[in-house]
Amino acid sequence: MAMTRDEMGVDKATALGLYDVMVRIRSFEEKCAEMYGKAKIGGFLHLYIGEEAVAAGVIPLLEAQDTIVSHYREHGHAIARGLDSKRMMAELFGRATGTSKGKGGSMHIFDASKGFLGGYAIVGGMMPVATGLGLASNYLGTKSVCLCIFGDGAVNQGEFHESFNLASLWKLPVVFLLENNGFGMGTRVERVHAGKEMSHLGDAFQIPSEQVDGMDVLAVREVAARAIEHARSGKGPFFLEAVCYRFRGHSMADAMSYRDKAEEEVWRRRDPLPNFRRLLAERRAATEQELAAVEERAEREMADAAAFADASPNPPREAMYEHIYKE
Ligand SMILES: Cc1ncc(C[n+]2csc(CCOP(=O)(O)OP(=O)(O)O)c2C)c(N)n1
Repeated sequence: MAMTRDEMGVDKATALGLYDVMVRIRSFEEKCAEMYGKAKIGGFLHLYIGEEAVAAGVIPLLEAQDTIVSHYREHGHAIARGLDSKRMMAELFGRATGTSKGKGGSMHIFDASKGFLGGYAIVGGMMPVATGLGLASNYLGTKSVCLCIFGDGAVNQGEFHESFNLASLWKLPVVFLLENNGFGMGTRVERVHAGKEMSHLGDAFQIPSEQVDGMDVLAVREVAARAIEHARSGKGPFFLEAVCYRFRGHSMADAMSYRDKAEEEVWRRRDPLPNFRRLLAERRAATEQELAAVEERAEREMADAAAFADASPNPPREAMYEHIYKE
């Protein structure tokens, strides 16, 4: 969809910064796909390609003391939060230099120094954690907001409802961000969700809720600013549903027989990267040279990340017995 907004609502430097975040996420993901093809990355790999405008629209608005918990399709969120792409790629390679010393892998990127408290493989599993982080923020008076990112699959889980209930009752500073990409693995949302609009679920818990076009980075940013401000000001949680589409399969091994090419094509025409690039050029917010420089820099950064990961050692054998939780 072409952007119709008269004003971008952000200054040129910010706009170029948003493009930079989206391009870096896509470059990271494309490099991951390439490295998976070369068998450098094993296990599950869920790519965020197509959904970049959501991460770029929300995450740069957070402050340093804020926290993020996410699902397993979290590389884009980590890049947007400023995690080191080299250490992230090393984590995917299972190397000792990785963000979790190579023992977490793609679904468990973690960096406490950035308040990035994990990708979670259990659908909905991050939601009670976010509620707890919200409670800790109020209890300790840190004013930190927790951004809780989950997919549409989590909405039908018990944790969703339990977390919404307590977060609202106790006025916890949590922004619940639903990335509704239309599918849970190979199942269309309509086949598993009895309600109509997922964003209406906030009403049951008196949580203010909004739905936004997750393919439009500026639209996402606008509502995210309000959501974060609401949570930080002590009014309690906010529920934001970003409607988007994942361009690739659920994970790398997915023939995508559950959706047709015509539907994919419709969404690909709404690809947030070329559309935002065009907008920046039309509004003279960036020159062709500046845009190309962003793209080249991202490509170099991710090539360096893969080289760093490849040159890194495997964890030593003794590391098997480290960082194990034991009562
Ligand atoms: C509690 C639980 N049930 C089932 C699964 C298996 N599973 C893995 S991914 C997935 C789909 C989740 O889809 P969604 O939340 O929409 O996220 P998306 O992959 O679309 O980003 C399921 C059911 C799981 N990981 N956890």
